[in-house]
Amino acid sequence: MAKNTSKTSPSDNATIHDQKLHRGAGGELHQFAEDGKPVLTTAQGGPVSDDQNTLRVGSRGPALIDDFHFREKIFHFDHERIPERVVHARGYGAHGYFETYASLAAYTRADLFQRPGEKTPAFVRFSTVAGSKGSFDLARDVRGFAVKIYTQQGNWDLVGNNIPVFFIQDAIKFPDIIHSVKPEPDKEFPQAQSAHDNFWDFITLTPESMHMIMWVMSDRAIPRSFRFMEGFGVHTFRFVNAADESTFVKFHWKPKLGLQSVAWNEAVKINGADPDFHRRDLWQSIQSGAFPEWELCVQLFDQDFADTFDFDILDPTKIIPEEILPVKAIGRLVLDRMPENFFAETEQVAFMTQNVPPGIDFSNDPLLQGRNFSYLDTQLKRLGGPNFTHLPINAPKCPFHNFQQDGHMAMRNPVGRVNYQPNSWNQGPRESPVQGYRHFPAEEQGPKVRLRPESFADHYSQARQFYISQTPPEQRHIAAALIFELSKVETPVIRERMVSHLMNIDETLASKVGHALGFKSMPKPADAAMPTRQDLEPSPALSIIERGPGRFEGRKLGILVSDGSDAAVFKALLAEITEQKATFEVIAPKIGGVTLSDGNWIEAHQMIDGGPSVLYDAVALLPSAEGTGDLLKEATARDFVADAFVHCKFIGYVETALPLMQKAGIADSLDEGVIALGAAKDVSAFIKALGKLRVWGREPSVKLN
Ligand code: HDD
Repeated sequence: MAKNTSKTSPSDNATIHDQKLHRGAGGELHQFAEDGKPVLTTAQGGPVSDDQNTLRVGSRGPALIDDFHFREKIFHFDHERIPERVVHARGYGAHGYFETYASLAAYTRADLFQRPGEKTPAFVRFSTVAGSKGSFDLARDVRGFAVKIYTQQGNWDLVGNNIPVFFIQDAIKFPDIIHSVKPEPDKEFPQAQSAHDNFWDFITLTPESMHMIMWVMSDRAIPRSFRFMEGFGVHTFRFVNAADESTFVKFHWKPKLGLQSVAWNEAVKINGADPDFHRRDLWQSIQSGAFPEWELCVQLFDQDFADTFDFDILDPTKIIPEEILPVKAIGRLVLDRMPENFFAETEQVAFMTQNVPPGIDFSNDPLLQGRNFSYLDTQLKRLGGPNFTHLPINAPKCPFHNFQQDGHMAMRNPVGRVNYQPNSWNQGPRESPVQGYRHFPAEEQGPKVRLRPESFADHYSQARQFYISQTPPEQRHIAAALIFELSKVETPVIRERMVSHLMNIDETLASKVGHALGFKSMPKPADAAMPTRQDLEPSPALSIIERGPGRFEGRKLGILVSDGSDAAVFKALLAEITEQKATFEVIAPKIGGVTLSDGNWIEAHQMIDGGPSVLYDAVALLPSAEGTGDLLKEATARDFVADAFVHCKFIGYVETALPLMQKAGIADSLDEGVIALGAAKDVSAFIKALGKLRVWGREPSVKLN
């Protein structure tokens, strides 16, 4: 027999005689290798002697089919993947809790809303819609905001987005909109992009999508962080109280840290610098104890309000402006724990719109009704059988009893003889008309038809309202996004068709886009089922910039240093940043860190190539004179400064950094957002200014868009 030459083979240094065999309290055999670690076993529990070499005839001979360990290991590996979600494939989740502010018993009998201060466990998964599981985080896309609350009356899944409206009014069009945005089927590209012909072809042939398109072309579609975005239940739902009275409700999640997005030019660069930008951000903030938080707010209304409202409350392409119907905060969601295993929790979590506890009910929104079919069906495909509710992440956290049994991977089966009811043995659970779910007894009648209601026919008025509610920078970003996207559309008639829709939304916007696309003349406005209303008031609540946080909390400062950087300024910055509950990263020529002017050594989080300024909300340039000399030779250092300026960020600097600013071409155009950090009081002024987040006034001069 040839000697085993594998260096790591345990058979060289350990023999079965070295293992300690113990019996546990239950009589089970615990096996420990000589170093005290548990013995590696097969999935059947059999101890493994060699995990480095397959079983073969002689050292150079053929492999043997006897090698059950090898076959089991490879078989399992071959089956590690499950189908990715057909939409929202790329996502990231976290655990937390929902805390109720006050009793809502007058509106709903849902148990989680009865007792002030009560906390209910929750799991949230954020996602992009179009891209595959391995795509990048900063696609221009809608973000999923799916919340599972494990209530004492079963799981409530509020499967929402960061945009309060949707592309289509009827679920029957969902496969079409999704096919159109996904990679084109013959070429399988572009990945995670809406900038291609098929998407814009479908959109321009579907005018009901125009309101959503304005949102998707706005900064909402490139959020800075999951922590800084709103969430929406989108549809009108019902609250139903103990007396079976119904109130319509729309759900909003409002981030405690305010709203913030990035610039498109920045998004493109972030995707290269850190494709995991959003998930890393969530991970880092939760791991560091800065728990993200949202308030759950509701708009409550009755049928009388619905009858007087300008639009149909069943139409998911419409909002009810907060200025018309204010939101009321009813609780808060705090995310305080990351999953221990991504696959087991974030990948296998199964959200379903039809998961509602007693006291929450559906409206007749045709999109919601269709979703209630789709989500259960998709989980069966994705998770491989009807027992996906046995997975810990999907199982309710309240008592549950039923007679469901068997099926693939059943972890729970009824014990005893009785697996049906009624039965003569008086065993097992029974339904409860008092505690059980009672559907709201809405009276319905009418002929069976396939018909879109007249009240869904206005496709442009709220699109216009959204546009006119934006600040000038935000309007510029919408125009720039449309121009960028349509410039990637190869078929001229599709570009033209989109501009003809824009004519119905805002003529100035339409002509800006048409001009940038090189149109010789403007197309006629698209035929509209209903004329655009010009009388809808702007809704400031729809602007991100209007609702900025006014503080730097939760944001990140990038501090560029070199050997000899001014220690006093560095320390003052750190103290103020920490005081603001913000974070920082040190960027240096080498990851090994630098020695400051006072002789103290500090570690770098990033070397200059790995820490471009797009990863930070603001930057401070602290290189010493000598350090600046070295950085002048680095293209990445020049980009660090130039990009921060172009992306309208606040820049703090010490005098020795001026040559670098010169090289980056910004030294002659300093504005109020570029702040000298000569003394500690300047540092305070700089940190205070950061609360504005961006210097949007700079934007036209740097031609960001
Ligand atoms: Fe959907 C996933 C949100 C319309 C069918 N959807 C999914 C997720 C979110 C949404 C956040 C990811 C859940 C997770 O993290 O696992 N979807 C929405 C919103 C919609 C919407 C806010 C409109 C208001 N969806 C919609 C329609 C249909 C679907 C009209 C089908 C008729 N959605 C699905 C799905 C998915 C899904 C195929 C894919 C993976 C999954 O369900 O679990 O069933």
